[in-house]
Amino acid sequence: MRNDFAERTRWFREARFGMFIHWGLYAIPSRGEWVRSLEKLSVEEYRPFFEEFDPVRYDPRQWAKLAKAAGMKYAVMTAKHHDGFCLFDSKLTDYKATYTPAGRDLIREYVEAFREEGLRVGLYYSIIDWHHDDYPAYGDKIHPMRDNEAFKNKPIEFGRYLDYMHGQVKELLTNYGKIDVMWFDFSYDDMTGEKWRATELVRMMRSLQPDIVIDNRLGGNIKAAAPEEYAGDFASPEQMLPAEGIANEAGRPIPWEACITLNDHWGYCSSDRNYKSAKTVVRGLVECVSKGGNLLLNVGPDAKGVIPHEAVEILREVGRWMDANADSVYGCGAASLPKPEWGRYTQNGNKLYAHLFDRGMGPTSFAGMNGKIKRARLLADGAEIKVETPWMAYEYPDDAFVTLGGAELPDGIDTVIE
Ligand code: JFZ
Repeated sequence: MRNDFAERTRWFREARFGMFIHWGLYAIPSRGEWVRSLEKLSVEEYRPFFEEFDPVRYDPRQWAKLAKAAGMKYAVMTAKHHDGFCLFDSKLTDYKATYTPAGRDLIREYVEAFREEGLRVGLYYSIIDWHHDDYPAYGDKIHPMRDNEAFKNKPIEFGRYLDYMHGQVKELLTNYGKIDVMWFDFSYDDMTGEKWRATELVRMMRSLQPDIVIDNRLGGNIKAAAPEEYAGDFASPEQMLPAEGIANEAGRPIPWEACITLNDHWGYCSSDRNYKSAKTVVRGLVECVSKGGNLLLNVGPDAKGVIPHEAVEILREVGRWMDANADSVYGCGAASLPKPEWGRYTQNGNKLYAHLFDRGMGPTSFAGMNGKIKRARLLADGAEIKVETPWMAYEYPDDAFVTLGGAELPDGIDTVIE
């Protein structure tokens, strides 16, 4: 049966920051992971990428070290994306890395490397499949076969696809040791919930991996007071941060994880150099934590198996901030205070973290906090920060005032006062 939800998801709610990895054959055309569908490539047009796939520089230990240096606590990698290509050595298909020039199970190496670095390991598995013979040609956007009459009119046996999909999930949760996160993608229209035999699937998963944390994209309503068994453990806002924390219909906060790309694509896209700055990433992460959520930040390694150097540099810079300030992220959540003008609050027990994005004019004000701040320290170096009473303070008896003095905004990303 289902282990206690709060216990099972604790590490996930405390970790706050993870690495999403979108990698597959689509790294070769390098126009994003939807290329097969968006450009309506036929089986023949997509086949060369399978025949060529030879990531000679794939070294997941380097990826894992980078994730760790960035302050990430877990990762989620595409075992299979919508194109149906499997990076793992599935017994149920030949459409896998083993039969490309790579010649081996690339998921096994990922799992082992990330675990070795002490990171939790997650797998992304697309329930949509553009390769399987028994997956319905459905909708222009979702399935690229639609315009191919041969496929469109071909009778399918969807049950065979479901057996395949359930079988692959079973392989993934049997052959790779403990898997911490399963990230399904995605239900749409009437292809949702029991269409995937979702209850049966989730029961099988929990029998194999009782503590696994599962996303909410099998369908169902995660916000319901009594959600379906398959409704998932966390909400997964994509390419956006919710305006406020996410709660269920009973008003109880639910775990969530925003998945966000570093540039504008998930899979490698050679022409997309529109990367977010380290400052944007840190402030985004802090925003997630301040609303009780996680950030799953995506990288798209190239066809050789290399994470683009821009992404590496950004993650290293994020890591330098995290080295000094991670206490204001791990194990933290929303503060029971309104968002301040100058930045954001995160909180861990009786420790409040003030994330200063903006120096402002004069001392930093903490609305409603007069008398409630026992002591204040710069998180980065532990230096004392004085809680002072400016002469005008008598006009604002509810508020506390803090002067950073010489310690002001040392790196301009986010100065944290504990
Ligand atoms: C999905 C994938 O299609 C995408 O390739 C990537 O893996 C991302 C993390 O997840 O993106 C979606 C999912 C659902 C919708 C749009 C994009 N949707 O329902 O509109």
